[in-house]
Amino acid sequence: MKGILTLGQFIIEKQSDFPYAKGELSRLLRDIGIAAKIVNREVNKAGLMDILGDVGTINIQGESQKKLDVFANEQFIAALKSGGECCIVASEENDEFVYIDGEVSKNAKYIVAMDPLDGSSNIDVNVAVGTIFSIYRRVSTDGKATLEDVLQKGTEQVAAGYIIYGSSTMLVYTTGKGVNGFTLDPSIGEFCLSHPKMKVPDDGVIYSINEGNYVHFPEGVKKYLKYCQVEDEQTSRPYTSRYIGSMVADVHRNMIKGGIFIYPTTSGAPNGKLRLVYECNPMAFIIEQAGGRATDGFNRILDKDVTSLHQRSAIFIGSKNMVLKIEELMQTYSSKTPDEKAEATMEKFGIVGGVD
Ligand code: AHM
Ligand code: MG
Repeated sequence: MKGILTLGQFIIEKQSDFPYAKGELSRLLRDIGIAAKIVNREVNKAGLMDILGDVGTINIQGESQKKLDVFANEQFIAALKSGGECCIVASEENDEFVYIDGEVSKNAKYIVAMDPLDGSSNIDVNVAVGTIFSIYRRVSTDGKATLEDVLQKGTEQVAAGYIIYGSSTMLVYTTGKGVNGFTLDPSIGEFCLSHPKMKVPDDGVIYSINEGNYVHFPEGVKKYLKYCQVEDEQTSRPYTSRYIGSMVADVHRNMIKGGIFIYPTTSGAPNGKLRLVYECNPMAFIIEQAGGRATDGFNRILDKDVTSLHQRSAIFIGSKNMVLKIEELMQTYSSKTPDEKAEATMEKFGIVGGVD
């Protein structure tokens, strides 16, 4: 076993980063790691078992739920309940947040927000899916925790992470002191440190967006896509387009190779599709901790006010310089500036010709 550092060992080692902590956060992370292994086992068996198919219920977003979404949701809630370190779980799969009542959790000071199985429409076709989680410290001081405890800005996260159920299963997390990735070794059933101190490259050549929605994109996004497709040796353009349709998988690839993941507002979804609490804030925290950048085109994701549990947001996330570029175009083309200013910006970015 020489040279292997398991997630459990790593969490204990890192506890000294928080000298006043009593180990609750460490135990919470451990509980999430345990649930992730159980969900991983079921995701791996998905093709073999009669577990696929709609469960028949529609979640608050109006989308049908797959059985594995429900299973993952239950597993994470059960693990957090038995661990006793959090008092509320807010899940993308539940209309309301869930109180974790019980003797063990009555003094718990953490809130967990999560998307238990993101990208679940990909399960049927054996493509990577993920879990996203976010941890906050409770702000209310007495009585039961409240909605206010859940609706905290992304900057208040004490930890966030994701699990990618891919060709390997990985758990990647941050507690605000960098990002570390662990790969599940199925032979010993442990997440082992495989990607220490993850850093997203400042520049990249991969852009990731559902381009089928092009006609519905804001002008700034259309201009950026044209920018990506222009030939320019110095900046290695045209860039490469990659879109898995699982945010965790798309962002994870960009974390390693560099790149940008874009889910903008569209004319049909004026607030964007992805959820601020369950998807955008945790991924933004992780990417920033890895040296990247995450905005909605105008504001840093982590600074956005959170007003409702299932709030949506546009997101531009990944390599710092790629995100800065699209922000500049968004800001230019959203501010209703005259065409001359738009043309000047096109010229500045070396884009020839306009966008229809
Ligand atoms: P989900 O939480 O219902 O699975 O939806 C989120 C997923 C993301 O993982 C992915 O990036 C996006 O939806 C794909 O959406 P689209 O099919 O519109 O491109
Ligand atoms: Mg999701």
